[in-house]
Amino acid sequence: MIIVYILIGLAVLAGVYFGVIRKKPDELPAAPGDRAPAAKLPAKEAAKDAAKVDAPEHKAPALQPPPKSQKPLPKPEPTKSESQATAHAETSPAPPSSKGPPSKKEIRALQKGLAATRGGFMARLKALFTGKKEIDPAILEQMEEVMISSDVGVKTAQAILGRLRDRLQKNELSDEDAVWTALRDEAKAILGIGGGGIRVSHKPTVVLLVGVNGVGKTTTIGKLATRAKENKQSVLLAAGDTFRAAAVAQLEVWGKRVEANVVKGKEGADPGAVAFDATNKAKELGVQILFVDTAGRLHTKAPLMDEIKKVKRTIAKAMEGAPHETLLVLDATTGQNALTQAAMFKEAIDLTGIVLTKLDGTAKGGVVLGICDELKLPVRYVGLGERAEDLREFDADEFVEALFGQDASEAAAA
Ligand SMILES: Nc1nc2c(ncn2[C@@H]2O[C@H](COP(=O)(O)OP(=O)(O)OP(=O)(O)O)[C@@H](O)[C@H]2O)c(=O)[nH]1
Ligand SMILES: [Mg+2]
Repeated sequence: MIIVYILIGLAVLAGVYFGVIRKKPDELPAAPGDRAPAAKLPAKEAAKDAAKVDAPEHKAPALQPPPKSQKPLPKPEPTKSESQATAHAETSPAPPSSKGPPSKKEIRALQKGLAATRGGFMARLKALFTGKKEIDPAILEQMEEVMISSDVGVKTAQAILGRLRDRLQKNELSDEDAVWTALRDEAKAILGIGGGGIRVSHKPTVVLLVGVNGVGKTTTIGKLATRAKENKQSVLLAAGDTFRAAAVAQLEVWGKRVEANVVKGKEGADPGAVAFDATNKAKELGVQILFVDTAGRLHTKAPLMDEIKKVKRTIAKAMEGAPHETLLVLDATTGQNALTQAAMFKEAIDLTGIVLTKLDGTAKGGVVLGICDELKLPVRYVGLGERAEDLREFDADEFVEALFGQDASEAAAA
């Protein structure tokens, strides 16, 4: 009997051993170095995502690797060493992209850049309605004044307000919301004349940047080259500003950051010759985009305007149909002067669009309306800061939404 009990006991123990204990190792987590890191990965990614939310809110292109760091890029200094420049290149955040419908994140990022204009021009417009129950012609009169003093431009402001007055007479503008919606529609219609980024239609696509002194031509080239590189497009830079040695050095800093070659001539060399050589070099190397920097020139100086015409012609000699893009860079803080510059540059050379820089530094961002309306030139990019990622492809819907829409704090207060 005892033997039977011992046999039953052994059988139970064997069952427990094979059925439970032997299975356990498979159920245990893998050893460190095996699955453990994989399990940690989502947490790391989550941390990265959290960092992205706090960082300048720009959407990375779909195919881009995530930025190595969200550290902002300081403004390029020609004196910086190569190692510093390389370090900056490594920390460049991915460039923004405005492809597809504008997301809330993109609008928030734009609102940050347009904070001065929202707090200035837009806040002044909004203030006109405070305590007013009905819309009367006097309010429209005041709106016109605010627009003109915010650099929208006299013609544009008058045209917009003329249409609003007609609608008021037809009793279509009964309250503040109706006026606001009408204004939003006016802005969308004016700004929607085109836009979007550079079209890389040829190899190389030659992009010439022109404008008066200090508007941000070289910085914009650096920003555009950063975007192109992040989009895996090969880039060559041409130092067409042969006027100052520092200008070449400034472009070279960007060249190092984005790992792009810079074609340069001697100080005082003919800028047309540099652009010609660079176009041939771009063809020879098979690069996708050649950015040609030029010296700042006063739109009122005929010899300087003749020089830029010549630069264009020499580029065309090296490659038929080039330059494919001629972008006029305008400093938004110069207000009405920007409009005059645009009109004169447009008359001298064919422009394919505008890059409106320093919108972050003005409370009168309404100037963008005047430029599009009066000159019928599409704004292609806007500059909202000095860092490489502070350049946004212009999208009228997104821009109007960012300008007129509530920001997070306003929405919370409402
Ligand atoms: N805040 C702000 N500063 C900008 C922007 N774009 C350029 N800048 C600054 O404007 C200054 C002039 O920029 P540059 O790129 O040297 O201008 P440029 O047109 O090449 O100047 P020249 O070659 O002298 O004619 C620099 O300090 C830039 O950092 C922008 O969008 N916002
Ligand atoms: Mg320059």
